Amino acid sequence: MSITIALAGNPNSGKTTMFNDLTGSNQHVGNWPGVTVEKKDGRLKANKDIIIQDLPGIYSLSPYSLEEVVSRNYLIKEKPDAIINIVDASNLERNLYLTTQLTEIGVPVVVALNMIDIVKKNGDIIDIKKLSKALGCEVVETSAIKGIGSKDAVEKAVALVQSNAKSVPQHTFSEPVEDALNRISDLVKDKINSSSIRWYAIKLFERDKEILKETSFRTELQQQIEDIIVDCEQKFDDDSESIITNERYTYISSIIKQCFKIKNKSRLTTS
Ligand code: GDP
Ligand code: K
Ligand code: MG
Repeated sequence: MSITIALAGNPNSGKTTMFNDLTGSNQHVGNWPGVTVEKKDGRLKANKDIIIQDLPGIYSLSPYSLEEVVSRNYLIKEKPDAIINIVDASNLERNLYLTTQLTEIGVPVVVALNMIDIVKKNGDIIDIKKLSKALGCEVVETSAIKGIGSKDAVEKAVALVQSNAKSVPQHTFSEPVEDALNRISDLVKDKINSSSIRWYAIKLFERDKEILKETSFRTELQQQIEDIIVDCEQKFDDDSESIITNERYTYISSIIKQCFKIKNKSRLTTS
């Protein structure tokens, strides 16, 4: 039986480099249906039963750019068996914005801390164990350009699939937001696959148009959800999408504080 592993990450994080390292010449290149965004998949050099899917580079799972729509539809609707989230470890904070969303969709995630060669050269230190715990998923160091760690990332992803493991996001939003998300989850739990319930609750809270269209709940239920959202927005005096975004940035910076030690602090201010 074949296993499909998707490579997801920010633009220029090293997805294509890792894809080439893993698949060699066993590649198929085309377009995603209906759009001129390149689609590349291939089979693992070492095991042809493992399919690697390269995805367009994205900064978030909000459906604003064509790349985000393509990547998100693939991850949510076609659902790979696992995701390797390629992270540019030399830009950790910015890259984790996507990571925290990927762990919410109910597919096992392995974070590949790519460009670890640059981090080490700078003398910075990332505490892998703490990061793994804070994110609720496996974390491996990789240097795709040097062919280091990529296979390890795949092995970890395959092990997660075979043990039927799920990534369980460890971050929580503030209490009023969690309360709203729990109430939304309760309202829709009979209608949505339990492994994706958190993703749907957050997206419904954000009034994500695609998700509203896809779920197309009856008017009464939509109104109940809307009441929960408005109640929370009044507490924050902000719109629901901004509330989620701001809280994501807050807990990402707390993760960075726990897990990342920069060697030369002056580099942050001079560059
Ligand atoms: P993509 O946009 O995510 O597909 O990223 P690419 O695979 O095109 O890589 C972006 C750039 O980063 C290229 O110049 C790569 O050679 C370089 N790169 C990829 N992986 C590494 C790595 O592990 N270390 C270093 N130093 N450079 C890398
Ligand atoms: K690129
Ligand atoms: Mg690429």
